[in-house]
Amino acid sequence: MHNLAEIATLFDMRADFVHGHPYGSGHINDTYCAYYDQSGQRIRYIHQRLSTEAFKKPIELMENVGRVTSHSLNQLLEDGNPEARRRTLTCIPSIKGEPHAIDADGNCWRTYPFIERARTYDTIESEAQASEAARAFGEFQKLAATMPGEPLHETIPGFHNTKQRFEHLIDAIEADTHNLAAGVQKEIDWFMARQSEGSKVVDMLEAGEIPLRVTHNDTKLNNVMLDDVTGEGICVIDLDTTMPGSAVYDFGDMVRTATSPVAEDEIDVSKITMRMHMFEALVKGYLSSAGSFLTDNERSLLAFSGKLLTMECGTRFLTDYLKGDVYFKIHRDGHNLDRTRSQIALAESITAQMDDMEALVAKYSI
Ligand code: ADP
Ligand code: GN1
Ligand code: MG
Repeated sequence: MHNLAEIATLFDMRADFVHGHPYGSGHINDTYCAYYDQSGQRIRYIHQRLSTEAFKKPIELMENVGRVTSHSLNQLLEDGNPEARRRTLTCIPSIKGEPHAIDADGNCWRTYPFIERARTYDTIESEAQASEAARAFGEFQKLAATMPGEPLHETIPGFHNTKQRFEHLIDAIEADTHNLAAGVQKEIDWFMARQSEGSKVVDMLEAGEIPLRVTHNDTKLNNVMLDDVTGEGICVIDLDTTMPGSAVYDFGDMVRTATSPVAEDEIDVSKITMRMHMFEALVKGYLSSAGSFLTDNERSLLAFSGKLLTMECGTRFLTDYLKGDVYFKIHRDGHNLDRTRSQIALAESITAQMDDMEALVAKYSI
């Protein structure tokens, strides 16, 4: 727990810090919810310390976030949206007028107004939620496409380079710094048998067969806030990886996180299955916003994207397990291994249903 009262002094809060506590279930940053008193009114803010392990150039990252959030707000205001400030993250400036602040230990912090009357979900509860989440991410891509200026910084180089992700796994197996590889030979064999599939989207991007767009790149279900009353996907959050990417990656991570009935770290893998009705809701929701710009090649990859992103995430969890859990936050021993196994189970369920998934995408693409 960081000293939030001190962090508060780094930002132009215009309110008095009362108290704060750790918040949310993100795997990367340290997120806190903090209560402030503003002329007798209690209001909440999110303070986040950026992960130094994940983000090597936090100031560039915050430049991206500043640009994306300003562009979103301008668009919403231009469209006359009465809830503009609830529908996009906005950065509270530091006392130096920047979107970030550096604390005495050199940590990079940011502050967002708390999006009230909405929440994120780790597991999905209804088709309507799946559809709304997917629609909101599609809207986000549409909005990002109109952002003026230079391309965004690549905040994590090769983030969705699945080919490279497999290579990093092989490096971790060979280094075996924690003598863990022998205990996970079955999982290693599973990934190694599928290495060639990891290149498909990377190769198509390189060949210009699908376009590079501005994408979110971390479209897991708990990175979109759904309105408490209407269920509408109102605000896409966690913009750390918004940068050049493929729409295919964004859709794939929705499939990974929104079609299984259980959480990503479920131990009982018999509960893990790709639910076709949730996939259908994702396809419908996503095409309702992204359908206007997706190319035929991108559409043809939507079903496969779920398998690809699930495998990719699996390689990342296994790599982190082998390296001693340095990247993803863990809450128990073997947590990253549990996550790896759940991704294997989900990828298998997707593979078994691939033909039906392809047919379903084709049905909505006519
Ligand atoms: P991480 O990169 O660690 O996943 P996130 O930015 O996704 O960090 O934040 C973690 C969680 O905190 C989110 O899943 C969400 O529940 C909550 N959260 C983040 N920003 C806000 C906000 N502005 N308003 C309300 N909740 C938020
Ligand atoms: C991380 O930041 P968060 O918790 O929303 C990760 C994603 C993974 C996901 C797996 C920047 O997402 O890429 O898919 O965990 N984000 C980063 O749950 O690495
Ligand atoms: Mg997150």
